[in-house]
Amino acid sequence: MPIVKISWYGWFPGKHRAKVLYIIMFDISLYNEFVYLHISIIHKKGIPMTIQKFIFKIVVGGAGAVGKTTLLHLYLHNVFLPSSTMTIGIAFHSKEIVTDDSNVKLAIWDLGGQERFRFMQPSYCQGAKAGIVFFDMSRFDTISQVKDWVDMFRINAHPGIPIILGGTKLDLLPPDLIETVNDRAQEIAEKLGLAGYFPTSSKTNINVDELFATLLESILERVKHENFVTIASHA
Ligand SMILES: Nc1nc2c(ncn2[C@@H]2O[C@H](COP(=O)(O)OP(=O)(O)O)[C@@H](O)[C@H]2O)c(=O)[nH]1
Ligand SMILES: [Mg+2]
Repeated sequence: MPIVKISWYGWFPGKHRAKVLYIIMFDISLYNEFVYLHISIIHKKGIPMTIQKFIFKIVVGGAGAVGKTTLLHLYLHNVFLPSSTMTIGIAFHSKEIVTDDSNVKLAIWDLGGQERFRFMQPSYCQGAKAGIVFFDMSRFDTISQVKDWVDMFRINAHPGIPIILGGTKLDLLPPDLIETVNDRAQEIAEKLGLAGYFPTSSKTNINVDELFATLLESILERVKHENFVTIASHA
């Protein structure tokens, strides 16, 4: 297993002046994919505390103009972009999420740029820990591209990565169509074995945080099963 482990003992930055044992493990065969940082903090008073730090790569796809850039912008910066420019090639974003015992950095790759960059997409999927595929609820035909994205993620990242289906622009959908669209999308998500379906609106901020929270839960669940620590101890 090509896992490299680096450890050193030093001062933790900041006012606490605690001595810290830093252990960084990473899989060099998947260099662009995940870095697992396990940091044991030994406090001045000798009370051990563990913070786990993860970096997860997430790939995002879906037909053009479904609202990927707008939704990611809302999630990352809490602002609805009334007009976004077309994504050229592939766009990268990152977001840090801090919980009581872990510190997660999402490295988000928006692959859904122009058609002429399609040839680049498979190589950017490598090492992704999860995927999100969007379709536009107000242009239901965009759901026909979902399967191709799911297949590409599974072939080029990992067959078992959790993938979430996101419907966008819920605010544009006439109320009497919402139930039908949701039922059909849910059916497709189940048929494709996806980790969940969320109807969202970036304009009215519906379900965006919920979609990412479920995605993160699915990844952390898998991380527990894969048991990176055990793998790393064999290095
Ligand atoms: N009404 C409405 N418009 C949206 C929403 N999300 C995106 N849009 C608009 O849809 C267009 C395409 O969005 P964009 O994020 O560039 O799509 P992308 O090609 O998938 O990245 C833009 O004009 C956005 O303002 C939404 O939730 N509601
Ligand atoms: Mg875009």
